[in-house]
Amino acid sequence: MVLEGLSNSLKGTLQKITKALFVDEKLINELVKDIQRALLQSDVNVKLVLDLTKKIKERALNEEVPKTVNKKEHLINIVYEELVNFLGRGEKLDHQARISEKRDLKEKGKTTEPYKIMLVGLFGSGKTTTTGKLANYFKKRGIKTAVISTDTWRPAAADQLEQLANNLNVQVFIDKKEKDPVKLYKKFEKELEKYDLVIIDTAGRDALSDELITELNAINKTVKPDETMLVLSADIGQAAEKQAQAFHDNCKVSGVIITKLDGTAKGGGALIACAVTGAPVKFIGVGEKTDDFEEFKPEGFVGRLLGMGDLEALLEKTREAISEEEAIDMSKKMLKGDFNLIDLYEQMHAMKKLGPLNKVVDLIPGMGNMNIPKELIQNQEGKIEKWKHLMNSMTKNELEDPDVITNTRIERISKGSGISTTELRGMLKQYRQSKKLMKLLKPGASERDMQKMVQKMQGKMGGVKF
Ligand SMILES: Nc1nc2c(ncn2[C@@H]2O[C@H](COP(=O)(O)OP(=O)(O)OP(=O)(O)O)[C@@H](O)[C@H]2O)c(=O)[nH]1
Ligand SMILES: [Mg+2]
Repeated sequence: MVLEGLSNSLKGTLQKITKALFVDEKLINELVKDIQRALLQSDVNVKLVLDLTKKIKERALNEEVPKTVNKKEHLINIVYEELVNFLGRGEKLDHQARISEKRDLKEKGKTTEPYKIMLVGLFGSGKTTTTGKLANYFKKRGIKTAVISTDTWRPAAADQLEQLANNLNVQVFIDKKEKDPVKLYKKFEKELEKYDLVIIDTAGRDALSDELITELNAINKTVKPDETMLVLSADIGQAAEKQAQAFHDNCKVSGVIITKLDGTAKGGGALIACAVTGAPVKFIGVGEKTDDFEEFKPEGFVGRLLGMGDLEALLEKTREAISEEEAIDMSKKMLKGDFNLIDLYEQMHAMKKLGPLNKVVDLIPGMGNMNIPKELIQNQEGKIEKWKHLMNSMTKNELEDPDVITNTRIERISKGSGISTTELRGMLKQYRQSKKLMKLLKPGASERDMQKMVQKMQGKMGGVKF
């Protein structure tokens, strides 16, 4: 996990909220202090931290809690929204749409040019690696991509890009003899028109010197990039803001790519510092491999940082819906595998109390993406009523030990309840499957265990007839 330290502290803070008895000023103050500590430890600028926490506090104390959520959920939501705002300033750009637009213009004969993304930055920030990552990212999305190295400064630069591109099966343009980046680009300009996207790697320097600015301005005039991305290494921490601003002022940077977020606790500083300049973060590099690369979307990033979609919110809701004793009792039975039909009914009933099943599904890691059909979830809810009737027609023994239910008993229960035998058989099947699944759930199951269980459920769901 990127920014693991920050993520763990923030998750810990949110857990404190879910465990607290009331949401009061004391809790809010504690929360604000915790968030401040977590962000400062990740090297986020003090002033920015204070601004953020002031906003959180003001909203938490003054805002009316919407009817659909409880106070705790509201508070967690404020933290989430404010962190997203914090990281997400600046315009959003749909790269793929822009690339397609340009391709359409080309097809209509209105331009001959491909869409061009130029990468700039200091020595070793990750420009060449990122050129490969970006090419891979867009190629996977079906865009005809080429890369070109205009780094005539470092002798091995062309070889490095060539090797990367060859591994990715991406067309690469290099000229190891040419010493002038502008001439080099012009030499290939015509050939580049065959592509929908061209990514231009440039040379770095160890500081934003006049020499570098002059060189970049010259390349810039020739290339006329649609986007100029500044590549910054996360380990520069808060200094990212100054550098982003300086590059932005001198070379009209349209976006920032932060690399090496996998390797530093200072990443929080770099990320946030950049997000507040006029050059927003567009992509992040999270490892050395070509696939260690993501489009930066504040909502998703903050969600993962806080562990949303995680079990916390669900557990919190569960705690409200069924008492702790009931939960312990039920989980003990589940573990021994001797939970019966009444328990299954109670379990479904408790799930019903949690709210619409589709909302509950969203809270379980991995389940939100499962695309469970709506009808299926609605059916599940309708079933509870029918099950109640079926159970009313059963004997105590049958309820406690459903394995004794033979075919003749099935006929009897169905007649007595007015519910079809198919429905009853379905219920018994779900009971047996739940019993098996519950055995997999051990106390203190880790998130990975849960994921595994969800995967198993996913496999089984296909076979379950709801
Ligand atoms: N861990 C990690 N390493 C990275 C990441 N991005 C780049 N690197 C490494 O950083 C080092 C420098 O990367 P380059 O792509 O050569 O940097 P550059 O900006 O092209 O450097 P110059 O051409 O010398 O200016 C390499 O060893 C890369 O493997 C990342 O996201 N995570
Ligand atoms: Mg390079």
